[in-house]
Amino acid sequence: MRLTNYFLPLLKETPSDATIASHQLMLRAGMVRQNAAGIYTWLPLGHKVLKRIEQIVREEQNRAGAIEMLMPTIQSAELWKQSGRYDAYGPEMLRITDRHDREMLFGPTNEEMLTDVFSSFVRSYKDLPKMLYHIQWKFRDERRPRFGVMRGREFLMKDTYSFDLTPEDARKSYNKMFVAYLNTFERLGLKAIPVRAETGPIGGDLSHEFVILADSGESAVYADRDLVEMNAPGTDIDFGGDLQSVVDQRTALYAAADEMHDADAFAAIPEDKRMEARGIEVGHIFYFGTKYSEPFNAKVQGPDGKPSLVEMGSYGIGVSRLVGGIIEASHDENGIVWPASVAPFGAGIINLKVGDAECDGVAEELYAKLSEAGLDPLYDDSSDRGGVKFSRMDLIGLPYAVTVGPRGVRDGVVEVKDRRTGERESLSVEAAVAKLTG
Ligand code: P5A
Repeated sequence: MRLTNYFLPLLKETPSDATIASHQLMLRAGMVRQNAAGIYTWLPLGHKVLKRIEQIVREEQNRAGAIEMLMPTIQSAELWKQSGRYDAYGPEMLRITDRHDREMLFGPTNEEMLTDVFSSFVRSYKDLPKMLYHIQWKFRDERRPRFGVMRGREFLMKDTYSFDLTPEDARKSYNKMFVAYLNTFERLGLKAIPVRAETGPIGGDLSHEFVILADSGESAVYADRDLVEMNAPGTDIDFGGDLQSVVDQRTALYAAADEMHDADAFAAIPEDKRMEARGIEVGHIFYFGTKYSEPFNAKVQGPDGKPSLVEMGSYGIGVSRLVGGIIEASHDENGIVWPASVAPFGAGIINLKVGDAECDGVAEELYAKLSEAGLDPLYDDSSDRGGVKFSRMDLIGLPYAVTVGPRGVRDGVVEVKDRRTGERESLSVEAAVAKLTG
């Protein structure tokens, strides 16, 4: 993409209502624009990152055996009356009436809807287990939408629902999702810690939240440091292994968020291993048995010929929240530092002398070669000053910036800067391309 053809509306001033780094940076870098409290337009740069995160989430769901589908955003109130949640959900639910005075709502989650769909098609245990998911916008009329996309009202969620014959099988599905979440967050460059969690309005008695550590996090997290290290990047878990032991290992050490915190159990951890920090909840998984299959009479015929209620769980990832969460975990005083796996462009190209035949030639050559290699570069071909170009590139946080200037061109080199480390190297065009694409 050539910058002069792109739409990158940067803000010069940090908006005063943005109090945390990710919110400020997303606005300044032209990733989002607020339309109403907790409701955002995803501008091209933000949209690209959102889609890249969504794709990683999707690939890891597919790898775990979940099947993608798509349910609507608008639901009928009937479904929620059937489960008893229509009243229980309270003012967080955006209630709508259509022209025929029918009660509708903008879905905050889809347990009811999918249980209903499932129960109208599936009759036999032979069709189980099944895990189905969609990636769809949700609406929750949060009392205090804040921190930009991190606590929005309209937000993108990946939600999976598992259907099993027995509680033991349901536990296997839960474990699969648990492991899929570890792999997903690892690919996103995040250290996510599974903590025991309350189940709130979703229900059930087995639940884990996945939290990433950040000072701006909304919840207090108490954990054993060894657990935090266990979830470090670079650890892909194979589904062929013993998943229960992986889950056991990740849940054996102490980790809890505010509500589930047990001060005595925490105090029993050796002092140097005790970690008290703030965290952002990026995922939440639930096993709730027959809470929804019961009201929807979702039964399958078992091997013994008898009908039994299906055992269910649901598993959420805050896809749009992750955009902010990743920035919270990865930025510096100059801007965002994207992990390569989600960066909106693979590299930036800065031409310091647009209009100079030699600089243009080298920059075009780089642009062609990096594009061909699939790196999806962003070429700053604008007539702005060098300083403006450098700080803009730092702000939007692409993993590498390659600078083409008259002096370097004379010497046959370009300068490659690593955004994360700040290291610079002078390389020939060929060596620069090899470094970035190798
Ligand atoms: C699990 C999937 C559920 O809704 N039903 C379907 C279950 N869980 S949850 O914890 O309530 O939400 C799942 C994830 O969605 C993100 N999230 C939000 N993101 C941005 N703004 C919000 N207001 C918001 N609310 C929830 C979180 O990442 C959460 O873990």
